[in-house]
Amino acid sequence: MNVADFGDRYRERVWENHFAEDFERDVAAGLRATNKSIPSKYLYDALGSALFEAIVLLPEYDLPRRENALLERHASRIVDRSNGRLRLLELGSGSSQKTRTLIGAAIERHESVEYTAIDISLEAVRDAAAQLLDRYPQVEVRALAGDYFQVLGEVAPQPATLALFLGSNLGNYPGERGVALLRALRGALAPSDALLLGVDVRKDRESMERAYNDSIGVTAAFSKNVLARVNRDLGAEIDLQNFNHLARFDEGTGSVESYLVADRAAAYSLGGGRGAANFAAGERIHIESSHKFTREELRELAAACGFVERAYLPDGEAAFALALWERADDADRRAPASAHFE
Ligand code: AVI
Repeated sequence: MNVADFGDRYRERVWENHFAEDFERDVAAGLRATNKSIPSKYLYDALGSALFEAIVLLPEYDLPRRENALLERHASRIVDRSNGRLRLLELGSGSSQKTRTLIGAAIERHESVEYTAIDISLEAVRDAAAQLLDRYPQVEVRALAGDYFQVLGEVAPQPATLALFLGSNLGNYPGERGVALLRALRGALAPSDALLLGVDVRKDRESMERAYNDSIGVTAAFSKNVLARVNRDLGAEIDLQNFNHLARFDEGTGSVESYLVADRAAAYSLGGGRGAANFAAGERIHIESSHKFTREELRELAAACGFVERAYLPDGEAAFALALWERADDADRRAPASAHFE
């Protein structure tokens, strides 16, 4: 089964990217800096993506199961928007697995459904699209492959759009980066359009840290793979045995911060004439922030990005939540209170 089998029901557009050059530049700068870091987007090469697929099966990483349960419970209310055609516009669609519940509910409620999937990986959107097109004959799929900011800058608003940013992905865009991304997303929405977020909620430290420190070491392998990728793609000579995965909730940032920590002092060639990275014993490389939101914080974020909260839907343990926002300019005029779906 291939997207080419579905004729006009499938369209795609691919943006040129400079991933290889960016990776080389970001790694060389990040590993030679005083506070070392590698941007988290580089965790997802083929092996990293496969390891992430394994993470979502871990009992400790319960975010996807909590989100799915909420989607199943609230999908029909969430897609209950204007009549006629509905466009679902998903940022970071990946395998589109979690979106199926919403697509299924949208088909029942709307005359026709368009699913626009935005992802950095063309391969991932094509695979997901082929499966969706096969399963839902009523749906048309538009695949947009490229950097989120690049793509969103060129998505024309289309009335009756419900944007989706699920899977706690917003948590990997802390602070100003998240604000910039949500503003770019708003730019792709028309009046009355909505945005559904799936966010992990701030809770006790132990539960938050457990999700990133699983007992069989899949998350550690996912983290360490970023250094293995540096070796593979850049010809660097970093000894992976010298690094340990560390994930801790930081009260100051409100995020679980993930690091790779050097056991002993060492200097490693970065390959290709890029010089060396020097490590002191105990020195850390920051590789990911996974922000945990409070409802108040989300409301402030909505206001800062031109949205207003329409519904806040936590699960039974208030461990994960869906937040439904609407473009503020229109929503302000009608201004009913935020709903609590039953
Ligand atoms: C993809 N993202 C929302 C995950 C998270 O929870 O930050 C990535 C992840 N990293 C380690 N485990 C899961």
